[in-house]
Amino acid sequence: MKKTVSIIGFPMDLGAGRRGVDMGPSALRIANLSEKLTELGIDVLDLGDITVKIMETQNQGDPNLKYLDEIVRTSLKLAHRVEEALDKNYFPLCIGGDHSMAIGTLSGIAAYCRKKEQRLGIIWVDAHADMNTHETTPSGNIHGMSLAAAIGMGHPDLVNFYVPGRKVDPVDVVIIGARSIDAGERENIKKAGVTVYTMQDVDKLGIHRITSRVLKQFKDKVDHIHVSFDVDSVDPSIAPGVGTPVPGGLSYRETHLFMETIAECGCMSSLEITEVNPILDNKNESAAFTVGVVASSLGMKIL
Ligand SMILES: [Mn+2]
Repeated sequence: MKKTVSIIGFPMDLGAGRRGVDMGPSALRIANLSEKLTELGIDVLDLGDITVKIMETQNQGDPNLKYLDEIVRTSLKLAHRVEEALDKNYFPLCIGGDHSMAIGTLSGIAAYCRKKEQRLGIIWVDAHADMNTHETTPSGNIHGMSLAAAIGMGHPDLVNFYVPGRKVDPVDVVIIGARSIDAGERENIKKAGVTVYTMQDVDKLGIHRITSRVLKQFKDKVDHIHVSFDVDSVDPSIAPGVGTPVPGGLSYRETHLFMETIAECGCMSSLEITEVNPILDNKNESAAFTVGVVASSLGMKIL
């Protein structure tokens, strides 16, 4: 089945504590994202970037929900564009940008799933859990709240964003690669009942076993699988150019094997790539690595 991949750029860094991830979409394009996918026989339609106002012209607003207004304004456009892509039977590939973009991405997907009466499942690959709310956040950065918002926890403006209420049932959410979780997030994860495979689980069980288990579990009950890939899940020795590097991450092969297993399943319906930060990178190597990972997720094989 030939799919058209629709690339949607979201140059957002207002949700993050560190500047630079607004250049992520450019870095991925410069690393030949479209060309790599075209080589795989995929039709690629690059819709360009959604315009995001820069930090210098914005008021921070509530210190526990920094830049909420601009994040909401631009995420509405993102959600709309994602829903539109799915309506056209395109595969949305959203490239960021900090992880607050998931608020828009997941809302667009959720709106589509509601229309089609489809059940949504999310695989959240991340060093962090992004399970804070405005009440638990140590930083006020919204990129740490996007998954919590999706499962209905947090500020009403985020929880009821685009379509009312939670976007996904927490039993259909799996986090893989976590190794830096705040105390408040720990509570929220337990309360919500989200499944987390930490890096310790990856070390003990292996990434292939974990991925196969999750996909098997999803295949029986979920209709739309979305992968939200935060590049900081990868070890900083492989991908140093990310928003919030944390040691002890996924190896080069673990990352590819995860995506290759997804591709073998043939069951991913949308993908987003977040937190590529060219300011911290060496000659765009993290973006180049990430483009290879995207290619693996969409069918690039070793042999
Ligand atoms: Mn994240």
